[in-house]
Amino acid sequence: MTKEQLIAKFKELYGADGEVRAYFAPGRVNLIGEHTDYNGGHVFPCALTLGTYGIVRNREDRKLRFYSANFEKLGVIETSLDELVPDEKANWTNYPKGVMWAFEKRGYKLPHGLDILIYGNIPNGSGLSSSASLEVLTGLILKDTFGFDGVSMIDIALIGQDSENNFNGCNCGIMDQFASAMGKKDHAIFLDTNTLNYEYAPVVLEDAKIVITNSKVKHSLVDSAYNDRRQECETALKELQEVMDIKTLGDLTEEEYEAYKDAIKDPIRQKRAKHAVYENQRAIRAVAALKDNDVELFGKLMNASHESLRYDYEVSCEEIDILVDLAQAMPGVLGSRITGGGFGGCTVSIVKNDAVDHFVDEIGKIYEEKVGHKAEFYVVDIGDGAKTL
Ligand code: GAF
Repeated sequence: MTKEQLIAKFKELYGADGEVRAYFAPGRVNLIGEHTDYNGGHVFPCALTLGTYGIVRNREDRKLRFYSANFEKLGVIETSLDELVPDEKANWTNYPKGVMWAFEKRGYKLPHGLDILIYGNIPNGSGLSSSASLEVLTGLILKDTFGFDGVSMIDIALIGQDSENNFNGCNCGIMDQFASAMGKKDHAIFLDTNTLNYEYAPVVLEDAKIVITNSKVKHSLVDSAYNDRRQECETALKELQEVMDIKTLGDLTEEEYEAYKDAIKDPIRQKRAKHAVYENQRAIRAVAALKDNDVELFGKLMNASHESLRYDYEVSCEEIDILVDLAQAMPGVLGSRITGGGFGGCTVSIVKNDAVDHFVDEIGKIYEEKVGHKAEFYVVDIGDGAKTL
């Protein structure tokens, strides 16, 4: 839907009078550095041109009215600024409400209510950060509407993460909200999640494209297994801290991990920590390779990342492994891996320009034969972070 169509829909729902404003916040794809953001490691995501749109108008009272053009059947969901508590019945509106709650928690009083229409074009359940984009969108709406000039885009990312962790119950790291808030066209963000220092790295692949393949599966253990992995890493870190002075798993080199790993008493926890340490080092090496224009090495590191996520971190699944195995075996594919939280969702691959059509046709065909439903493919355009339209 275009901005004009969304505004027309907004006026049809809420009436034609009064000034409306339009906003956008993107989803993200992570190129490498997976499950490192809550382990003090590095990540390398970029913002997509897909994302979540918001049309907003001020109200004079404290009411909040929400409508999603993606969930038309739910109609207008009404609540108020005095009811910022999680509520299962409130459905998707718990995301914007969580961000409002997190602003108020920081002392930013929201003086009046809003009418909001939301529309997102990130495929549902794809793991391309539709919820983070909704959180960042809400943060930008509040900053702009209420003139919170002291709130930076990084603050908005942190507020989004706080709302996800403490209002919506998913113990995620900072990567998704950071990418949505801070994305830059044609660049990926090399972010040290320990310090929040970051740099933009140009992603201009002359003879290749980044292709996302959506498996169209989302296994139900996503949230619980995510929180379990995080817990396993925290326990492994405590065990290592008994024998060495580190703050996060991201502080360790591979050699240091190998020298001290026996402090971790459980073999499963050892594998989890190994992934966190090795994946962080892989992300650092991959960014250096990209800076040297060595896309082949970048691709090999992506393949190694998948192997580690599959066998050591165990966050892949059969459907994703089919996609990755097919991609990695195909001529013209430089690298392929699962991206995002895992247990379904998407893969990300680097594919030579002249191999993209074959990639889509061939993998599409074999995947459907093996799994029984179609995959979807998106050739990535790297876009900017959240903005006013
Ligand atoms: C999800 C989380 F939200 C991120 O914080 C990150 O941990 C990612 O999974 C795995 O890298 O998207």
